[in-house]
Amino acid sequence: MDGRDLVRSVRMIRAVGPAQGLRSVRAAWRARRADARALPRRVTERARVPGPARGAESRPGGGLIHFTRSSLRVRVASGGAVFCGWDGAGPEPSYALAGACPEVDPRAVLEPDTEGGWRVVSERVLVVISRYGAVEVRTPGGAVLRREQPPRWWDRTEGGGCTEDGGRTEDPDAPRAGRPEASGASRWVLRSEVAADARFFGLGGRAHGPRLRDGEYRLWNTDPGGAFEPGDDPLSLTMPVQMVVADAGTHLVFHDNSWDGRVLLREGVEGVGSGHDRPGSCQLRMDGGPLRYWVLAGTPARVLQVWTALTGAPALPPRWALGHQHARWGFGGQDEVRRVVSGYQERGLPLSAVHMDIDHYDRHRVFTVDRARYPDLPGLARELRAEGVRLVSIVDPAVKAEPGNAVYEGGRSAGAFVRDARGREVRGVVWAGESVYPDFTDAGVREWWGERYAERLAQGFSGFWHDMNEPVSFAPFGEPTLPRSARHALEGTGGDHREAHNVYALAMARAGFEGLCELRPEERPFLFSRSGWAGLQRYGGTWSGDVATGWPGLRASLSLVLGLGLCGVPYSGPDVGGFSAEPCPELYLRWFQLGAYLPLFRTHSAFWAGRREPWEFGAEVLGHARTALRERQRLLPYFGTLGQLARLTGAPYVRPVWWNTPRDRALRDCEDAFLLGDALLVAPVLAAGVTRRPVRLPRGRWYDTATGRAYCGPGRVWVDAPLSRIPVLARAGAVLPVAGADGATELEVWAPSAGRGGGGLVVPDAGDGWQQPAVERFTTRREDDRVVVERRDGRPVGYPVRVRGLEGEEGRCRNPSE
Ligand code: NBV
Repeated sequence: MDGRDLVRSVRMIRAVGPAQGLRSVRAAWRARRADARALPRRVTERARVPGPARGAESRPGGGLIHFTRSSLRVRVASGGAVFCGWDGAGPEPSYALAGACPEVDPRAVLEPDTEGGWRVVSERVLVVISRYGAVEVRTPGGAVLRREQPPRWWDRTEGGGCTEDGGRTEDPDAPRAGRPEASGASRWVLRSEVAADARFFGLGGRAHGPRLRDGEYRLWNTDPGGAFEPGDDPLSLTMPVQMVVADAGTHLVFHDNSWDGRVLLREGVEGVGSGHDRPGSCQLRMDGGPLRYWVLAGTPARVLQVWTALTGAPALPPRWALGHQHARWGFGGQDEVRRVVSGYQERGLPLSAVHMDIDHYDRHRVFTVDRARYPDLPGLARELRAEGVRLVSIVDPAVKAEPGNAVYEGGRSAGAFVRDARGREVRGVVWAGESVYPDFTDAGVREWWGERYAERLAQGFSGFWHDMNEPVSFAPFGEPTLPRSARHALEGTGGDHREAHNVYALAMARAGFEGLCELRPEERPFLFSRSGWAGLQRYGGTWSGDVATGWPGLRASLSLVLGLGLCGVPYSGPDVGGFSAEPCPELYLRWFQLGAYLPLFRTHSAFWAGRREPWEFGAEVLGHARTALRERQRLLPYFGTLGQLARLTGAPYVRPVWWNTPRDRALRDCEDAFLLGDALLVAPVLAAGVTRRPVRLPRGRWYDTATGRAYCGPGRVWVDAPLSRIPVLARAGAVLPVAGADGATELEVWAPSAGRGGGGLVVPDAGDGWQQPAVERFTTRREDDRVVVERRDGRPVGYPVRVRGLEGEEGRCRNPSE
């Protein structure tokens, strides 16, 4: 047991109590025994590298290169995404891809290269393959984005041969290509180099990002056990998706493999030693699964657009899910829910949803209600809905294994639960006690599970919050999840938890999403999930999980949202105030102010960590929280537009400040601010006692939205950040839709600089159904003292326009000295 295990066990026993604690000891032993019995113990492994090339054949979109001990398939898809698959691995089947694999780009061709290698030439990328299997991805102009060394496998064999250290390779003539089961059994390593100036981002939700510094990042979705902060890794939502940003260009690389793995990153250094650069490096070590990956190159916006085309457009949250939401673990009952909602209303605090945690279940059993404390949940839901407040329900995947529990009995007859290698139900322990786990990697089980949401809809819930789906089984030692030997359907191919673990929550999200589409076809489902994998955005969003209360936790929340956005999951947010302890009023307020500019804006905490209603922190905090809430309310049409744009283009709501200017190195290193869409730059306060902060600006003119004062980028300026607000700057020329005093949409236009134009997009709210959005484009320009706003299609503007930024400074940039 290491230190982290110990802390986790103590926290777990504190939260679940001694009886559950004892059960979990038993479950952990069972898991250990099952794995020892079913998984290969000490296997003999033979090291293998591709060896020299023997020839190549052209294939649509690229070609197949044969090496002595492996093969490499290179295939460029229309849109420019490059697929590389070793050992016969193809792009499908894949949990990440949305539907069919994209068509090939027929113009991409394989050609012989100098020194006995090959190249695949396409419009957006050039792939150069060496005679020994090194692969370079270059821009069409020839700049190297990524250089992969030949991979190395350790194949499992039936005894004999040499071990890893012996380094002897197997029979060179044994055919490898086209044998997926061979790659499934082998560990492998892939080392790559990137430019010395490159920065890494992504890998799912990481607490110590958004820039991923030197270190090891694990690819294994893990419940951090009640609290995490920077330094804790991995967390609930990992994915093998990296965005790499360098002067030479931006690229995204996705290793399509759901097995456990580790990514070792090392940033490069420019001009080391004799003046030479040391390149950055990335080493990927996987415990098994196919060696296949995609590389997407272009601007950040272009890369995410292609990524979205590959893995699916983000689900669009209904409009109400963009407002403020309040969650609580430990509402005493329906009267307390009512009281909290009234508390918001009486104080003039906008609220759009209340989230109910596991305590509203009957003894923690999923898809049930504690009737003593919630005698009329549908009635409460109706009443609140009439007041504009929705109810959201937590949904845990584990089902209490108990005769008489209808969900358990129904699932059993449907053969829904994960079994071990001997065919027995795998039992873990969570809140409800000994529990079983639906196998969401089985289409039939997904359908069965999706039907369960009928009960939730009948209770009046409008949205769903998937929790504990890494999946979690409490464990005082070992891993807090299912045994690795547990069997899964894996869409009919069959396999074990080593392969299914990381996609478990993704498949659960699919089950919920598809079930809801069937049950309530007229409304878009709203769900968000703690765990997930590449492609989660198709079904919903996510949230931080149990971020530790404290200033480091506040920083981690921003890092998670930014990192996830760059992996294609745009809708997320933290537990405002932190999950694990009681925040001081200042920390709560700063968290609240940040949350007001993130897609999921939700207050939440553990039942032992105090309350999160804004009036619990004194009159001053309440006043400032009200300002933040009202501003969020005012920005709702802008958030709605950003949600639609995320769906249409893959661009996240929350973007790093380098989004439009990735070559600006100072911006690449800026981690304490973000762009909200194209129009706003938000600079939260992330430390105690700060009332003024430096802000790194992208090029162009920016207005402090509170004072109207103009600043010019690129560069660093100091901006006031009094307790009453965090700095928010608007780009000169921007057009953003906001709610006017009467609630109707109007356009807020920030004066363009003289001689420069500007503009913006507006996607009007078309309800919570499936209507196709209409995108309206606006341009702005300056004519003397006037700002002219026009619609691109020549139609009348159609909204009241309010121009800002003309008052006071009259266009003069004032960058006060630091
Ligand atoms: O359901 C209880 C909590 C929930 O409030 C939280 O948001 C989740 O991240 N849940 C975790 C389980 C227990 C954590 C200690």
